Amino acid sequence: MAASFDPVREDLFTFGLWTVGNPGRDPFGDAVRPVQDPNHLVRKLAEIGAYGVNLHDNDLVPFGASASEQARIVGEFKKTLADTGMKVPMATTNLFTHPVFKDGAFTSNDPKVRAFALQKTMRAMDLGAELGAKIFVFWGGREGCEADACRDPRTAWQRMRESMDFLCGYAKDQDYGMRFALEAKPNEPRGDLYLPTTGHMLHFISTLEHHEMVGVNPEVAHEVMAGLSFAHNVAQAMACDKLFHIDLNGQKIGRYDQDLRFGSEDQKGAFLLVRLLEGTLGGKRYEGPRHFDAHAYRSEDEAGVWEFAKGCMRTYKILHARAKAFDQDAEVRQLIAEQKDAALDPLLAGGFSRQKADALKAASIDVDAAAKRGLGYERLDQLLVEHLLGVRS
Ligand code: GCO
Ligand code: MN
Ligand code: MN
Repeated sequence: MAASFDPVREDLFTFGLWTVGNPGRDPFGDAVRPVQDPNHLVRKLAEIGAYGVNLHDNDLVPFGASASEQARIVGEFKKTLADTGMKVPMATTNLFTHPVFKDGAFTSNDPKVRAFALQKTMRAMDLGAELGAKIFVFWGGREGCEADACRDPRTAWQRMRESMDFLCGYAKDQDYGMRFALEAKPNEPRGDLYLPTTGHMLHFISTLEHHEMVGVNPEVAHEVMAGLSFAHNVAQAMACDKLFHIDLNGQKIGRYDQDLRFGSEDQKGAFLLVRLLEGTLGGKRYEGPRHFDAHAYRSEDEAGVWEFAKGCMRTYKILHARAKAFDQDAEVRQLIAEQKDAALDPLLAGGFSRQKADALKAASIDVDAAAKRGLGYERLDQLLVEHLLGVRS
């Protein structure tokens, strides 16, 4: 029984080099683990059943490396990928660590910084393309402010648009076959970040020149920090065919970005998310990589890091099994069965017509009876809890 929760390649689990390679530095304390060689991380991930690995340009190639150094590093990394069969489905750019990005990258007031951000991103896209990445993530960690008066926020928004339009043009011109996934976050490291939620991103995307190649990369922690339902954000993205990638982790509400092991907090939220992604309720399933953007507690040594990584994948699979059982439960199905009304259903489907409007205005609807009816949601939610806690299957 336990073995069935062991991850396999087909599960499409991925980790960032920066996640399992996180040395545990925080604003108050130094690294607690040594920095690991990316090739070692890839071999270990392959061993524990992951499908692939994602990276920022500088997770692999140090900032400022010479062309020959880059060629050597990338050559060795490609060999490790080939030896292990590991994929790089997603790549991204580090536009936040170097001090030059202290007041933003694409939104900076300094044209030199904006030009450098575009240059660095195009090079990161070249690297991603060389490694086979078809998804390119944009997380605007420094695209925000503390001294809000420093720029018109509309200018920031406009600069983001121009940058995305330019980079879409670059990906197309190079024929990289890449799609972009934009990642929202409400704050941290800036006091306020522009484009703070997945909903903001979805609207922003609709204003882009090549909107068809741009979607979102929502992260559990980022919506939960803002007190929002992550599953609802993901559902909206899925409904618009815009869920191109996902960052899975765990988070307590109202805290700093904790990047905890997936499913270690808010198990009900995690259950509802996996239910949605896996389509156990019905509807389209998410087909992309299941990426964990999280890291091990600072208390851990390397062995703890691999326990953390296995835990993320295992919990995802356990939640998938629980969600399946919940949605196959006859009592659950009965409680959430779609209600039918032969007279009203045709009036509610297929949009507006004058006849339907007239018929709806004339319809006699027993409002009191509908208002009085108990919905059974206490029972439904208790069934969810019992499935989640493993006492019903
Ligand atoms: C964070 C972000 C990052 C991004 C990563 C990929 O809060 O630090 O989640 O981990 O996901 O930079 O773009
Ligand atoms: Mn993330
Ligand atoms: Mn994050």
